[in-house]
Amino acid sequence: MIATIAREFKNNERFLVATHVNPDGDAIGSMGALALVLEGMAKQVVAYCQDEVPRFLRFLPYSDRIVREISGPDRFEVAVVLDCGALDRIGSAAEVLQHVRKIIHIDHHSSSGDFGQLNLVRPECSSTAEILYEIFQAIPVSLTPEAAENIYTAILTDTGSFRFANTTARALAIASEMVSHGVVPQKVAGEIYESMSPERIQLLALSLDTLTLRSNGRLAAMRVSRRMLEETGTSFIDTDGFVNYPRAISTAEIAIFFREMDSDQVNVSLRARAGLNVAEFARIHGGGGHHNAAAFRVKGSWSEVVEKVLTAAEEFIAGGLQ
Ligand SMILES: [Mn+2]
Repeated sequence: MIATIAREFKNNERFLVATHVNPDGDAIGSMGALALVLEGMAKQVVAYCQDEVPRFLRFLPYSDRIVREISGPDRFEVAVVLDCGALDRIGSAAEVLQHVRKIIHIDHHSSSGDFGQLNLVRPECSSTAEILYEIFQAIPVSLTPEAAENIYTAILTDTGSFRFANTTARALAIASEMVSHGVVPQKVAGEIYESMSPERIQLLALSLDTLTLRSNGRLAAMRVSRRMLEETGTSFIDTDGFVNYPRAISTAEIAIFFREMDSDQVNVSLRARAGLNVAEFARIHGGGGHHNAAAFRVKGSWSEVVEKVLTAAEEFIAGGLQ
């Protein structure tokens, strides 16, 4: 499949590259790397993401060229969908996108469905960028420092700075190679982890105050409401990574982060340690993800949803839903 996709990249001229709503480092990094590599091969590329690039990723080469709207599907020979478990994760452009003649779907989520004409889903890979790296080798192309910085950032962020279970020898080897291609880890780390606004830290303080422990500390949860955002002058993008605080509690087997969205929706991010499969829990609620990182959205009033999900998570921990 790697060789087939490498051939598609060589043999077509007009590409749409797209990734999921609420993009993370792997989404933006994978998209940037692929767009830069394709342009290096003299291809026409449009890179699309419905939501804006989070502030901490705006240093990435190409990230300022990502568009948030696309017109007719006829302009593209191929659509490459990155880091999405399902086509509707693209957001509002999914409708346009499904009419592109050929969809190539590249992802590492275990719950990923086969919605493309070509599907390359590799749950054993740390990140979508890691899979792309293999395709780039198969083409083969030599990576510019700009493409390398995108790949490095994608692996760095999807492995939680080389801390999560997906931090494999292979992930580290590719990261190392990106450094030999010109990436400066200190610079990237500074951009991602040491560029917070005072407002974001104030929001974190409010959110930490909501810390809830259930199931004898095996379940830890935090939340951010719309009111907290208003109070601190922040936006949802500023909550990125907050789930790692309940996750860092020694007794926590499942960490949950609730975000109150517009239009009566609540976004629920889940993290787990070895043993419990939060992708399963997310699937029950109409979402998806990985074994140890998953998410879903629920409609309903803020306080009701929080309580309902916490109760369901307690049952899940107790084995009631397994
Ligand atoms: Mn990813």
